[in-house]
Amino acid sequence: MTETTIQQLAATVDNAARNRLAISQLSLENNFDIDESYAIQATSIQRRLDRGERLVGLKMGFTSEAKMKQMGVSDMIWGRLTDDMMYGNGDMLPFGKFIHPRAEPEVAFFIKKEITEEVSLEDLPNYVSAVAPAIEIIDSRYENFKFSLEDVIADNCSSAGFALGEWLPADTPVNHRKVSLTIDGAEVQSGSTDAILGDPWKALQACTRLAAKYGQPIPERAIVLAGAATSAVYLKERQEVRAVIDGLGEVKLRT
Ligand code: OOG
Ligand code: MG
Repeated sequence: MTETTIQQLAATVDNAARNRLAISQLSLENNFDIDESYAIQATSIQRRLDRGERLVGLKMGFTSEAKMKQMGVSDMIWGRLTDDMMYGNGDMLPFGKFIHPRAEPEVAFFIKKEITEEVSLEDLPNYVSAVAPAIEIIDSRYENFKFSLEDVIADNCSSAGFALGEWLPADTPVNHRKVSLTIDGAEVQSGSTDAILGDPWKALQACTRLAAKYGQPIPERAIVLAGAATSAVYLKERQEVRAVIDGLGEVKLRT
C-alpha cells in the first residue's frame, strides 16, 4: 500500500467521524494488512492532532471473550484517545456528534512515567499511579458497526469517547471485581474484570508491548483503558448509562 493510499484512507475514516456519516468497510475495496491498518490509524490521528487535539491516552480492545464474540473478531487491538473524546463523570454526551454510539464498562490506569518499551507485569506498578472505573463510548464509522480486524484498527478501534470515575490508589485490587452496566437504573450487562485477559493489568502489559511495537510512546499522565469486560450496549437519547465496578465505584454519562 502506498503512502498516498494510507493518507487517503486515513482521510476517509477521519471525515466519516467528523461528518457523522457511516462508510462502507475499507477492506471491501482495499487490500491491507494489520501493520498497514495501524499506519492508517496513526495518520488519521495525526490529522486530529494537527487540528489541535491532544493525545491523552491509549485504549485496548477485544481483551475479553465477550467483546470478541460480539464483534466476530479474534485478536487484541489498540487505539488512541484524544482530549476531544474525554467527558466528565455525569456529563451529557453531545448525542448528535455520534453515528450509532455504544457504551461499555472498562477499567482505566493512570500512567505516572513515560513508557517506550514493553514493561513486564512485575515492573508495571512502577509506572502506574491510579486506577478508576470507566465508560467507553465506541462509535464505529462503518455501516451497521460491521468490520474486519483491519477495518476496525484503521478506524482507531471505534474510539469516540470515555469518562472516568474517581481515581483510586494503584494498589486497589482490580481483578475478581463484579462489573455492571446499567441504563436508567436497570442492569443491561454484567460480568467480571476477570474477563479482561484474566486480569486488567495484563491488558495494560499487552498495551506496553503493542505500543512499543508500533513506536507509540505511552506518555507520562496518559490514561490507558484496559478493554471492556462485557458486550457493548447501544445508547438512545435521554438515557443515563452507568458503569459500576465493585471496589472501584462508579461512573456515569447522560445522553
Ligand atoms: C471495537 C472496540 C473494542 C473493547 O473494549 O473491546 C473495544 C468495537 O467493538 O467496535 O473498545
Ligand atoms: Mg472499549
